[in-house]
Amino acid sequence: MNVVHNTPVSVVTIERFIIEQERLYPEASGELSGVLYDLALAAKMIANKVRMAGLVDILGGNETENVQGEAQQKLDVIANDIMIKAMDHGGRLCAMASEEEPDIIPIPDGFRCGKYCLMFDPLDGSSNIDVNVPVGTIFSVVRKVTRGSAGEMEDFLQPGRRQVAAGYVIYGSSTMLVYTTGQGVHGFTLDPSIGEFLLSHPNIRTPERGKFLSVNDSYEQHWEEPVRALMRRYRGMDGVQKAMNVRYVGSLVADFHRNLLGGGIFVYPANAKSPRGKLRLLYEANPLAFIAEQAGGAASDGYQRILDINPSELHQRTPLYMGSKADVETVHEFLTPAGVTA
Ligand code: AHM
Ligand code: MG
Repeated sequence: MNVVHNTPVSVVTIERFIIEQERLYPEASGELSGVLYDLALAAKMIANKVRMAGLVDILGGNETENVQGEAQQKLDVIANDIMIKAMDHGGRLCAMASEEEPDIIPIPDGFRCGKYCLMFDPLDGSSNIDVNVPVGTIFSVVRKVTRGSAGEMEDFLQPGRRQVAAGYVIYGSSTMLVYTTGQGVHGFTLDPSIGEFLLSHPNIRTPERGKFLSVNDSYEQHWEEPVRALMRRYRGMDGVQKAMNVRYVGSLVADFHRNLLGGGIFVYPANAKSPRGKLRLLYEANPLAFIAEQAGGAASDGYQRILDINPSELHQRTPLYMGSKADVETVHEFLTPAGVTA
């Protein structure tokens, strides 16, 4: 009689995967692995809070206090606090920067400073929470370049090509953590019954050309003509290519994740009202561009590679065209440094 085994042959937790990756680098000190473990822990804590969204008011009883008498906070503030508290004491970071904070976040007195800087958007797309649409956390890690022990502005203002790790967590129908350390892109799905991220999407490759176009075209009236012409191309209106399928959640991590797996392009151009676009270079564009490239895709601001931009400020914004390589190359047929049709 054949015995059917329901247990998987091999279960790879994120911890095991990180350890195995680290062994590929005999010179590695383990500090970056430590940063990644702590991020996975923060992701589980945030996932837990996001799952309770909508219940907080009910459980809290009134608008300002929860049952413990603590002030209730918006989820993006909670996620920001979780990230800082999960990451500030490990001895691996020299400072952090968050989309939610105006300045660099120092490591508190009494804790050791390490050699990495962490940048993050704790809960991207948080305006979608009230309507139960996926949100995400995005992170980027660079190595410290200044001499002292505390992180300084110069450490954060490095081009994205210097990232040593980047990733995102998507709080969707399941919670997934996707990251790269420059050795491909790997995705882990949270098994809530055991509280572990398990390897579910090893070595993600994005299709060379995709079927999805993600853009908020309510801004069309504010776009320059070359951007409008580009959109007509993607929509098959100039007869050159097949029309792409428009899919726009309005939650960057969700739009990016779908296009990473299915192929396509995410577009957030500059427009007359926001001449530098909306999305932040250090917290959103750089980490996702690193992932896109590692998966075989590309990312551009319309004129140059996102990862080659030299940042001049912490909260700098950038136009963003990111996804399948052939679809990003099409951007450069329409946009030139002068901003006119080529
Ligand atoms: P946030 O960081 O304030 O949440 O804003 C970023 C979000 C992205 O998730 C999304 O891609 C974009 O804003 C949507 O903007 P818009 O509503 O202008 O299309
Ligand atoms: Mg954001």
